[in-house]
Amino acid sequence: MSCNSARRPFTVFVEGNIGSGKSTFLSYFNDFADIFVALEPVHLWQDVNGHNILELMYETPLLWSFAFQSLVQKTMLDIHTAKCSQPVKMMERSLQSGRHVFIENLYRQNVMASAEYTVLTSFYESMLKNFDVNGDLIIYLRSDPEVVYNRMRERGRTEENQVSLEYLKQIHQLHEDWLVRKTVVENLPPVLILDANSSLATMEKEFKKCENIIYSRLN
Ligand code: TTP
Repeated sequence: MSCNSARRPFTVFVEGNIGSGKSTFLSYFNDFADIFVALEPVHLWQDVNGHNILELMYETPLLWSFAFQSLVQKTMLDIHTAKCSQPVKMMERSLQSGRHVFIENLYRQNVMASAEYTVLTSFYESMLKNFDVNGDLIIYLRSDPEVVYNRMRERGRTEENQVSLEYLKQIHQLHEDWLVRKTVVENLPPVLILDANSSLATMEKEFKKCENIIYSRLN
């Protein structure tokens, strides 16, 4: 990651369900000189000194969810705080979605114990207090769980073999609570909603609209 400016760049979080097309969407912005694109480091979760923590989490969630979500928080914090020379930073996900979607879901589904949830959420509160991890705009790739379920099966990431449609519905609902119903008590930047049910490859117009919004907010 390139490092320079002391001030936080205009920061955009790209959010949406598993398989909603966040990486494809971000790849459109890769070649813009003013934009630093930070893709989610899934590969780091698949190989921590030889340990595939993503796989362990899906195989034995009761045992490994806490370690996995701790790792996600750590890698997300690294991305939030990485300095960049460009005036815009676009991130695939954020500490906020880790907290309000995935950690919340694990706790509500009784996969994560109350004590583990308390440790992770207090760690999250500390990060919010001690670092500037805010976003200026959220782009929400909104999709139907059935659509992303089929996409996820097609892409065939082996760790996700056991992800059910039911699980994707839970993850969808928590995105909706956070970004559409706005039931989470926490500062939320403006949210731009894109319909991500159609293939993102055919959404050139929508991408252009986002590009214009980002540049207009910069001036
Ligand atoms: P996503 O962050 O949804 O990435 P993706 O590759 O599915 O995105 P897209 O197809 O839209 O480009 O999830 C990556 C994997 O990590 C997925 O199996 C869900 C899991 N995950 C968690 O379990 N907890 C978390 O906090 C995060 C961020 C991801």
